Amino acid sequence: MYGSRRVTVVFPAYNEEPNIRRAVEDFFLPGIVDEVIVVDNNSRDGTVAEAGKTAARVVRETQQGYGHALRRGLREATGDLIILAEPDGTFIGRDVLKLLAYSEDFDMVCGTRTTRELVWAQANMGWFLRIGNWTVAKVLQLLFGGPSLSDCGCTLRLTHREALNRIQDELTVGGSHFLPEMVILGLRNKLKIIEVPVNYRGRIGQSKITGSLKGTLDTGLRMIGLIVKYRVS
Ligand SMILES: Nc1nc2c(ncn2[C@@H]2O[C@H](COP(=O)(O)OP(=O)(O)OP(=O)(O)O)[C@@H](O)[C@H]2O)c(=O)[nH]1
Ligand SMILES: [Mg+2]
Repeated sequence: MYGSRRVTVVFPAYNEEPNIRRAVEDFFLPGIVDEVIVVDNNSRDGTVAEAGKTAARVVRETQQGYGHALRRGLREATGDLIILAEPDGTFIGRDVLKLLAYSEDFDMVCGTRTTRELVWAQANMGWFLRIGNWTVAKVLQLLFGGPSLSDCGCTLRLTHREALNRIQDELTVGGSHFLPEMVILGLRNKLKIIEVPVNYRGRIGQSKITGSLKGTLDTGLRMIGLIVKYRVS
């Protein structure tokens, strides 16, 4: 609980066997996090078995894709404050406290991985990815009159239940470019949004989206296409 509000953490998981157990244990902050949901997305390894050894609730989403997995988690969450994260060792459970602190004043609190002191040496955050994330975030900020945005690709974020209710039925993206849609719909619905700096570490296990130049470019272009589509529609 955070004050009188129940807290849910959602993990999308696609072949995260080496990480999932540790991630759930790291994020299940005693007395604060009430529910952890692991959304298994057709994993072919031991993700489900490993998640089953924890106190998390495991749900299976068969529609393949990062966005599909996250949207399923948002539908399953029962908390008043809902936090999205990744169970791949890149995020740190205690950063939940930063999101919660800002949730007192904002409807949506998004992590940003742009603070040099918090990007760990092993993190996959080279100059191309950093500038790409920043550029797309700035385009979104300018076109939608948003607050200062510096990272369009940070899964770690919080939304209030009431805020989610206003945008949930409008979410459409099932792929890896899901995150900016949440922000665009939030801004369109006059939600108060802020970014806060979070830690970003090296990944354990195989990278599936931004681990390759092709994956990064593909996701970036899809994000720009999505932003333009919303701007002209
Ligand atoms: N790529 C991908 N990820 C999925 C899918 N379903 C769930 N996920 C999860 O979504 C998260 C994002 O994928 P990652 O491989 O970590 O991609 P990334 O965060 O861009 O890059 P790295 O963390 O550096 O590997 C992970 O927690 C995955 O397990 C899916 O269909 N595709
Ligand atoms: Mg990751």
